[in-house]
Amino acid sequence: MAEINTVSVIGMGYIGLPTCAILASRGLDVIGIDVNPTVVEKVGRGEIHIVEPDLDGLIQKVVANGKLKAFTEPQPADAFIIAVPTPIDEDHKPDLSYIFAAGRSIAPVLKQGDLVVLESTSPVGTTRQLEKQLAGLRPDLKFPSAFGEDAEVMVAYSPERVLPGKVLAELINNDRSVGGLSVASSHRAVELYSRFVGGDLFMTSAESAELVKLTENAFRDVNIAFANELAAVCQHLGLNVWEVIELANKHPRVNILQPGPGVGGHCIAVDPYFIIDAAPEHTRLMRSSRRINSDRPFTVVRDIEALLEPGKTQTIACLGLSFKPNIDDLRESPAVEVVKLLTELPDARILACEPNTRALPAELTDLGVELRDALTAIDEADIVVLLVDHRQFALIDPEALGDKKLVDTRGLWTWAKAKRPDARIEGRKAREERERGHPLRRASDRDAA
Ligand code: SAJ
Repeated sequence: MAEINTVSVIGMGYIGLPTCAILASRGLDVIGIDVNPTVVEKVGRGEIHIVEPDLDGLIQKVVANGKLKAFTEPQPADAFIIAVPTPIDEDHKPDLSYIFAAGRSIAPVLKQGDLVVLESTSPVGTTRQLEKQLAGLRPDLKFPSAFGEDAEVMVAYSPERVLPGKVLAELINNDRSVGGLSVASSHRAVELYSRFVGGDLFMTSAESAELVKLTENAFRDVNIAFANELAAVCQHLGLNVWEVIELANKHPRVNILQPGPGVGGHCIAVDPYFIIDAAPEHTRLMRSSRRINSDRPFTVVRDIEALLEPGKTQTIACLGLSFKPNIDDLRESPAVEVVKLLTELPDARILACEPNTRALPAELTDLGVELRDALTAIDEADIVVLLVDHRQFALIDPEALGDKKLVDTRGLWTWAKAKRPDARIEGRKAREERERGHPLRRASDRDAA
């Protein structure tokens, strides 16, 4: 079979656009497709519409050298990568309409020998449903479910697993599962990903690959829920949860995550529902983890409410709005949810500080929330609420808070303040190593000398 030369990526969002950039940088001719004409125009000019380190330079380069072209309508290609959103509706049911819209749009340009890869996070069975849709629209072509290894169009699922903020590096370095609807489909998809993936590629079925992706994010959700449950237990017992976790994590086989005001972003708080929806009877742990994590903003607000003095107007400074530290993404952020809930309290004036944005979103200004820098917000506040452990906040000396009331949802200041310098007694191993001097340190010292 001929080499894959042209790849069409459907959806130029947080995953699709970096994938376009990497494929084009490896010499493939890349066609980026998006239904949003503004995105297409922007990418066509070599610009980007998302925030991701180093992506702007790479896109500029591959557009300038003609390797990446952007369109609103699908064009013929040797391989198609579908990277469109898969949200959930109000009832937490997966909405696959973007995938099937993508399927409808590429069906007319498919030809013998083509590969279609679904990358969007999807419930088990979606790749096969997509194939069924394509086979229905193109009865002139042979697909794997009906024709097995004799199929003319190959279909596979291969999920992304990159961390926002490190997308380009993780696209290249992470291992990847590749699940074809036939062996030939898996091999063809491996051939495509080998062009840029430096990690290992693992072949499996499409269904297993679909569940692998969901499992990764559900695993993290359950583990964050454990940390959040532990936070509630420690609060009840009057103990410091961050100290308990830090010490428990000294066990060689324990690795507890960090509690916080809830789980944000578009993946971890969503993907468990895809498993829950498929097997409601068998997902008690995942369901209660979801509940624990989505209740967290309410718990934080109750803690703040308990500090308010009735009948007196008080200023609450909320530090951090993004869904996790050191990014500017406020979507699905538990910190924003906390701030919104606080505006419902009578006699409370709400200040917010987010070092990674210049302006507050309208949904907050409309509720009367005012933007301040961190020190001004602290200065004006009666109650300080730390919602995101941004690196800027770690630089603030907790002593600067004086006797202001503090709700520290991330333990950034409370644990730093509580840490006793004499709490660690150096073990024999560490002492001997220190006395000997670290071998690597000695070598570099020699080099420096
Ligand atoms: N969080 C905690 N405590 C922790 C860790 C995270 O409360 O100990 C919170 C964060 O504050 C944030 C949320 O969880 O609100 C999610 O943040 P995250 O950094 O755990 O994950 P995301 O959503 O940025 O990216 C995840 C990653 N999945 C896993 O780590 C299993 C990433 O690799 C996936 O590619 C991405 O979801 C995705 O696209 O599915």
